[in-house]
Amino acid sequence: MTANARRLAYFERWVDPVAEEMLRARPEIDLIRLAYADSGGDNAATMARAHGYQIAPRTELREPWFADASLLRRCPQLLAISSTGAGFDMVDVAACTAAGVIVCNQSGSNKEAVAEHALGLMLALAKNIGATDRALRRTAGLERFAYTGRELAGRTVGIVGIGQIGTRTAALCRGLFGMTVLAHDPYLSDAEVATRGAAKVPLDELLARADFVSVHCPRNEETFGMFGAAEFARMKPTAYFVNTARGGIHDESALAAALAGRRIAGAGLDVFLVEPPAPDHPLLAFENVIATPHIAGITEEALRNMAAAAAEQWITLFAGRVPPRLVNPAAWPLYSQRFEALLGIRPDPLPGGP
Ligand code: OXD
Repeated sequence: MTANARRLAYFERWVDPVAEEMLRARPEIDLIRLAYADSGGDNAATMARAHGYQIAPRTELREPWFADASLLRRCPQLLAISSTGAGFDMVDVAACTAAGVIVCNQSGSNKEAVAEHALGLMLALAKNIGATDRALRRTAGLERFAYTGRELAGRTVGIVGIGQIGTRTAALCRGLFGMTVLAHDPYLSDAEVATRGAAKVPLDELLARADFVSVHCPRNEETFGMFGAAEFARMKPTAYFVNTARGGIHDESALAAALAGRRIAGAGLDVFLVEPPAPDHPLLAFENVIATPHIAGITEEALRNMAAAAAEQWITLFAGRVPPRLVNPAAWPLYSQRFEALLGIRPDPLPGGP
C-alpha cells in the first residue's frame, strides 16, 4: 500500500470477482470489504474514512447505507460514489453535488442484456408464452385457440427514454422485426433521437400510437409515477406496457386497474416498487402479466462488464483523471478541492466543464 492510499469500501461482494482482481492489483488502492452483519461501530468507522464507496443496487442495499445526506455527513472523507449498473436511484445526487462528492454509474455496460430482456417480454406477451406455460401446468386438454398470439413484425414500439438501453432496444425492434420506433425523451433533440433510430414524439402521441410501450428512463423526481391512470387510458386497448427500468416509474395500483378494466392488453414487468415483490402482489395475479425479478440487466456477460467498468473507473478517478461516466459534473470544482486536500493531487480539469 502506498502513502495516500485511496480507501474504497463496498458491502458484501461485487457482482463479478473481476473487479476485486483488478482493484487488488493496484498498490495505490486499499479495497475494503464490509459486511452488513457487522452492524456495530466497525462499518461506521471504516465508512467515515473511506474515499470511495461502491454502492450496491437498491434491491440488495440495506439501511443506513443509502447515499443520502445523512451518509454524507457520516462519511466526511468520501469523494466519489459509484453504482453497480446504469441506475443510481439509491444516491441523492443533489446532496452529493452540494457536498463535492462525484457520482458515477456504469451506463452502457448492460445495455445488451436489458434490451434483449425488454424484447423477450414483448415477445412473451404478444405470444402468450407466460400465460400458456402457466395454464399447461394446471389444465389438461388446453384449448389452444384461446391463446392466439400476435406478431411483432410491422408493429410500433414506443421507447420512453432513449439512452443506451433505449437505443439498443430500438435497434433490435427495427432490425429484427421492421417495427416503427417512436421515442419520448425530453432531453434530446429530434435530430439526436433520429440518430438513435427513432422518431421523437410527445408522450401522448407515443401512448396513442404504440403497440408496445417500453420504459428505459431513469427513476428520479421527474419520472417517479410518470405512468398513472391517465397514461394507461391513453394507450390502445391492444397495447402492452413493458418496464425494465425501475419500479415506481409506473403507479402499480393504476396499472392493476388498467389491466382489470382491460384498458391495455398486458404488461411485462422486470421491476417493482418493492423488490422482490411478494408472491401475493396484485399485479402477479393477472394472467396477462409476465414478471421477472429485476434480472434484465444481470446476464453473466453484463455482470462482468459492469464490474470491470466500475473497477476501471475507480482506477481512473483515483489517478485524478475524469471518470468516463460522471453523473454530476457540477460537483467537479468542489470535488477537485477536496480530492487535493485529502489525497495530495489536483484532479484534471473537466473538459469544457465547470
Ligand atoms: C441497472 C439495472 O441499474 O440493471 O443497470 O438495474
